[in-house]
Amino acid sequence: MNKTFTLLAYLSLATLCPIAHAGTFKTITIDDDHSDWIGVPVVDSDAADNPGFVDIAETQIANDNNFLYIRNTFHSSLSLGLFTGIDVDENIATGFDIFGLGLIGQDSGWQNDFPFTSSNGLGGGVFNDGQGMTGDFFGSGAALLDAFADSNERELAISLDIVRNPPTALVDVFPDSTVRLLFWTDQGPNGDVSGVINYTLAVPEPATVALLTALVGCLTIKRRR
Ligand SMILES: [Ca+2]
Ligand SMILES: [Ca+2]
Ligand SMILES: [Ca+2]
Ligand SMILES: [Ca+2]
Repeated sequence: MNKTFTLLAYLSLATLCPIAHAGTFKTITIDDDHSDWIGVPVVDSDAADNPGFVDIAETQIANDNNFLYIRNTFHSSLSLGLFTGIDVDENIATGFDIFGLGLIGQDSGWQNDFPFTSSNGLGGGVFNDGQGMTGDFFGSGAALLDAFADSNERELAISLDIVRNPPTALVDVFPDSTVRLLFWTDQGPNGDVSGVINYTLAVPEPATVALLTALVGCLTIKRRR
């Protein structure tokens, strides 16, 4: 029988599965009540490796159609000053290489809720080029953060619609469904970094069902041959 078709069906399954299962589609309320994170997978666990300073622990990420939601926990009650870095083009050669570790090339960043850009039109290596972003929140692409105080946990939202101000080769901060992030702090003798986190934006449940329905349709057609 049609081996090519069977192979294509399996390839479709392999292609669809990461999309269907990646990310967590959930609307989170930024309000310092973290009960809405129950059941959202931890995407990175960082060691207690920056004692006495901001010490990154666990990270959870979710999204809906409008926002990326992040929860960070800390090994102590210190959290202020933490940086969120996004490698917009997933290219280490553009943007700012955190501590020269070669982990990400940060193109857009936030210190607490404060947004900044690292590479607009200037190639690599610039921490803050001053050009900034446009969009929610506050018109500047700021993060919505709670609590804006030292804590052992924080939750924040970043709009998926923000753009980087011109001139820039990278306009949309979220140009596709994959997001590469790093959380970091320069506080402490050696600072602290999380692992590199690759997050695939989740789609709403009805779309997932539609994809599975389409797949079942493919397999049904195959059986009839
Ligand atoms: Ca909440
Ligand atoms: Ca840590
Ligand atoms: Ca980059
Ligand atoms: Ca670390």
